Amino acid sequence: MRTLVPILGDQLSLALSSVADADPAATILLMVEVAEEAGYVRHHKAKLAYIFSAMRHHAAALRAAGWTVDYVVLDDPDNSGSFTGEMARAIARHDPERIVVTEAGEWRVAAMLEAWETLFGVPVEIRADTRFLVSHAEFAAWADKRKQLVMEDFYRAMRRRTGLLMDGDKPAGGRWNFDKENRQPAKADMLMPRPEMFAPDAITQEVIALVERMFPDNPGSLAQFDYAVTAQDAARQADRFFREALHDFGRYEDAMVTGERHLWHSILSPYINSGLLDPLDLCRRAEAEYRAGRAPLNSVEGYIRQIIGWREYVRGIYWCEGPAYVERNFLEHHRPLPAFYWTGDTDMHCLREVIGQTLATAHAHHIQRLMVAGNFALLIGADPAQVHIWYLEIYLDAYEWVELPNTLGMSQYGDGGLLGSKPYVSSGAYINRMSDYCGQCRYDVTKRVGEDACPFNALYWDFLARHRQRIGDNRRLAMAYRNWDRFAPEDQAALRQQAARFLTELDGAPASY
Ligand code: FAD
Ligand code: DLZ
Ligand code: SF4
Repeated sequence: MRTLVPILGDQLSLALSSVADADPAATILLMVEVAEEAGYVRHHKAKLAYIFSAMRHHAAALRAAGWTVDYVVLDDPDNSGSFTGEMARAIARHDPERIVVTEAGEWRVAAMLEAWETLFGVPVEIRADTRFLVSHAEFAAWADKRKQLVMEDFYRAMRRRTGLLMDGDKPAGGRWNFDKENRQPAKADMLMPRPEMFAPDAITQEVIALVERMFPDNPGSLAQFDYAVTAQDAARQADRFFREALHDFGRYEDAMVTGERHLWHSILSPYINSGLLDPLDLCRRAEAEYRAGRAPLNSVEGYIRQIIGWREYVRGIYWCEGPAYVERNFLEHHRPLPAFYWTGDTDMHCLREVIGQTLATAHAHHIQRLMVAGNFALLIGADPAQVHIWYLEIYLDAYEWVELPNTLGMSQYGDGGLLGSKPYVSSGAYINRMSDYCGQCRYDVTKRVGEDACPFNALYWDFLARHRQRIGDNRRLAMAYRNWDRFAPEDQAALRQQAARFLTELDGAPASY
């Protein structure tokens, strides 16, 4: 049967459910670069270049494997600019008897696919995305039975289901979670693993020129673009991670060092999310390193937990909560995100580092995203929907299904604790403990008030004080509130005035780029 199979930009896997059992002789694969996807937010330039280059390389790989690929480039003068418009043109070109597509990764695009059958009068089969361990229905069934959706419970179920790090029905090493061993700071003079860097080939250079021409005002820079854009190169990056970094991944998972964006992290999320690497395969490789005695359990367990635990869990929450999740604003935060999120131009060294690195490379690791950029946004009371758009725009690995629950839920507490058991806020002390940032800052991390006091300190106490009614009975904040209550009333007043002065100054600065 003549079949048209659209492949979306984050579905770049040869084993995709819509392609795996298709007949190459009777199937046209359709890939389209469209203005609608490129423009629904102002994506970082590197994110656009990555997606278009990876799509073009994937089309070449599919052709080499014997598939017929119909590929529409962004600057094709006949390009209609939308998935639906390009489907209409492709149907006219190929007259398919049916359309088969793997489900989309977000509500917005899922709604488009759902509409096609009626719109085009051609049968449309939407298949589950088998790159994930858990289907939407399975996650909903798991969630239905529970009062609280605890990630750790979900993760243990995933360990049992996959058999990863299991010795019979017991967790390897006798414990499910080794996170307590994973909180060491690192130092700038340590010997660190160095990731592969991939010089842009002719296709990537062409795409970089296209992005510079068509999106000159989008945030971010392309000067340092060194990402893999093929499955082969992504696999080389994974090899490097398992060989050189996994061993200490756990120990330094939360560490931050000025000028170091990789540390012992894998930097594989863009490739996993767009289909170049298979997440379960990576977990199996990590386990093999442990079983062979080449990597310790705290690192391997930590790595596997991020993928079969957090990654699957946030996806489950995204689809369970529905399209209205994005509107949740439990703390009623409405402050615009400061302009320096798009420039890195701030005296706060931690934020300058994280935002500067993000603008240069479209990447930051988890603690940089959560405890620096996210922490500050939460402390100042930034509008969670705006914070969400920033993360969606600015990170190479950002697709709504994974970015939104991490940002609005975990980082901004917008869902009131559905995803995180407490707001992830800290004073400067946490940043000082986990990084070398404070030593290079114009502010003094030990001071709470005064012109040179670290802004995170007063903002932290002010956050707790002003939200006491909403979060004061959270058991995980009990110690923090006890400490707040120990301050003398005049010290409390001084802290709140310090925070108010800082916020007034911030409000006087331009609000967006
Ligand atoms: P590693 O530290 O090497 O971790 C291993 C893998 O685990 C990652 O490659 C990733 O696939 C997975 N992983 C780790 N943590 C998470 C998590 N919380 N949720 C989902 N997967 C996880 N991750 C994205 O892939 N896309 C996003 O848009 C995204 N937005 C985020 C926004 C905020 C506010 C926060 C706090 C985190 C966000 N994360 C996101 C999670 C995490 O920061 C990135 O997955 C990680 O930094 C990617 O770098 P890495 O591949 O070196 O990860
Ligand atoms: C993110 C993105 C961008 C910027 N451009 C395209 C594109 O031109 N064509 C395409 O097929 N996909 C693109 N993508 C990825 C899609 O937005 C992604 O597949 C949907 O969000 C569904 O998850
Ligand atoms: Fe950030 Fe405060 Fe440390 Fe400066 S002193 S780097 S503002 S935490």
